[in-house]
Amino acid sequence: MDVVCLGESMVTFLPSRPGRLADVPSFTRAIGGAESNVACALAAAGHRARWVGRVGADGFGDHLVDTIGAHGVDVTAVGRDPRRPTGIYFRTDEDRATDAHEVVYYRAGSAASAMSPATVPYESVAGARILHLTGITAALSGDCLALVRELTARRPGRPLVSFDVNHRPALWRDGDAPGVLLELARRADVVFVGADEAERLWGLRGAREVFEAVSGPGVVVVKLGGGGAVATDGEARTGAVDGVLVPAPRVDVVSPIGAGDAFAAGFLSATLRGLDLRNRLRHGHLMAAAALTVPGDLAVPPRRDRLDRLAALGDAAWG
Ligand code: KDG
Repeated sequence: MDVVCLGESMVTFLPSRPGRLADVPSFTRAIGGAESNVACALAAAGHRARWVGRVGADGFGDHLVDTIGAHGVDVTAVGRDPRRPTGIYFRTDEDRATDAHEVVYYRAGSAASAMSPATVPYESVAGARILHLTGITAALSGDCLALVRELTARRPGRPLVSFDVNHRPALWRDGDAPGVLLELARRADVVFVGADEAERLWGLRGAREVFEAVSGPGVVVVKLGGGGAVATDGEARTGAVDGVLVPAPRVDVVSPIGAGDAFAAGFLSATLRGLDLRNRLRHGHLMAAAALTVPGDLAVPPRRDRLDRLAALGDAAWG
């Protein structure tokens, strides 16, 4: 297996029209889940990807397993829980003026929240080249946090651990998020974090402060929204360089949901192919651009040869 992505997936309800949740008359069913989004995009890019999660023994669970499997993702290690439901959530469209939107989760006590070192066997992730996790799983329950801690513990033969901070304020209580998410980021080999997230969580301003704070041995990527992304593979932490900055291509945004996941998938795809940091960032942006131009979480990414051609354009084309 090239990549294992572990986390909760949910049936997602997208609004039939803009406006407050209270006023939306109907919703369209889709699927969501940051980690399975990454797995689907990686499978579309030609990699062997597995999603490890847990769903209820219900129709929504069937829908998730069938749909994610139909994207070419290995779903053989997805657990079914006869006592707990599959998580679902509803969202509204971004308000064009303020970017604000509503998200309402129905996932407390879900099947995925019962993931733990006891219910998710280590064998389901062992042997992968990359294990992709996010801070969302750490927020789901004490058992889920214990699982993420176990999976990020350093041990011989551990896959390269990729960690997207993905701070979801609605899932955290008691002010735990900053400490836990920094601890987990420091255990990872590849970290993705938004500059806005790093400032909100840790009061860090600018990529250099993030590079210094997330002082693990590997790669740190700071996403600057429309401003692109900047990454270091360690040198920046010694003060030698400020990291590699790659501007984001300009696209007409339909919806930002799933763009961060697509970015991570593009970056990890290029990592698997041994490309350098600049090209990993470019592949991240190209996959994100595809996700930004569709309403749901998942877009069909451009074919690999097209991605390679776009990534190879000169600096002038990349702004
Ligand atoms: O990254 C997109 C996700 O936010 C969405 O699919 C749902 O995983 C999700 C979450 O917990 O917010």
